[in-house]
Amino acid sequence: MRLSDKTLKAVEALPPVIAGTRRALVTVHRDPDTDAVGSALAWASFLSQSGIDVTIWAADPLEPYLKWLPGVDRVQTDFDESVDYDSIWFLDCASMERVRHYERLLPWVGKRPIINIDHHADNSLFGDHILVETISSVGEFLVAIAERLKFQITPEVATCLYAAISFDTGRFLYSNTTAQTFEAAAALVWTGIDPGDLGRRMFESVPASGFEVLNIALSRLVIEPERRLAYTSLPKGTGPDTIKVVDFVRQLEGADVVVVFREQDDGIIRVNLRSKGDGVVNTVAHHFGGGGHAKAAGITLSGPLDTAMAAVLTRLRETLDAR
Ligand SMILES: [Mn+2]
Repeated sequence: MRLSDKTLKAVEALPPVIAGTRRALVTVHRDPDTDAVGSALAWASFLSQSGIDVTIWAADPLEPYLKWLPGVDRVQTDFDESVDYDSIWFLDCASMERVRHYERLLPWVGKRPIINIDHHADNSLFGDHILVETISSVGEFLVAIAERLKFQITPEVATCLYAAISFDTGRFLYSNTTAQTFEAAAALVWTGIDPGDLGRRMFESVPASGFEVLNIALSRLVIEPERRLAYTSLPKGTGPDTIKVVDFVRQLEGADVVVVFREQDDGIIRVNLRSKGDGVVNTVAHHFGGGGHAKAAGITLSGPLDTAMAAVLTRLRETLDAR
């Protein structure tokens, strides 16, 4: 698999870091998704192959839909700050700040190697070892790195990485899917994993509560055909987030930009934006302190729901109309 010369150099610099590590801390972005968790589990397994004691830390409790990933119990919501970690690994984080409670890691900055392995185009290029490739997923990236560094891809690791790639490419449908993505997926399938089985676990295991949420979302759907915009909102108390509403709504014909606002029980508003065209959603997300890709972005705002919606939609409409 191809990697840029810059990345190749950074990959070649990892073995000494690994050799100098007895205890490693692996972390991922806040509200971790399948790419983050799947990649963290795979990377932890690779480090373990070198005899390293690995802690995987994500302060946010994992969503139920992630609980089937092999080895998921290794992910901790807390870690022991008195442990002298020899290296800190950030996966799927466009910036250090994307990690919930990243300030807890600051004591290691400048003292221990910080390794940044990511695929976001807006990565802030933090850390002592910067491995950033704008490809589909960290999952795809780790397959390439594993090939280079001769890590062993067990069926459990393959499951985690396949799930990561499949998730970030929307089942290999989004435009971030390339020939190399399929090559990575093929290498994983050759380990003996069953894509049909994994597909069922990932995409055909929505609890009935998810359909209730979808029902509410669809009843509140607003379509602005002239802007090719569609949005909906889920007020407080809607129920658990067991279905990706935004992925359902994006199926709508003529909707190039799709937004879902969700009011959490703590009053925080989570905004999910998707774009089938150019990088509007990323621009708008950045304006509100959020982040993401040209085609998928997220924002976290304080409530109330109406105010947050008005602010984001106003900005979005202006941005769309200015094109
Ligand atoms: Mn990702």
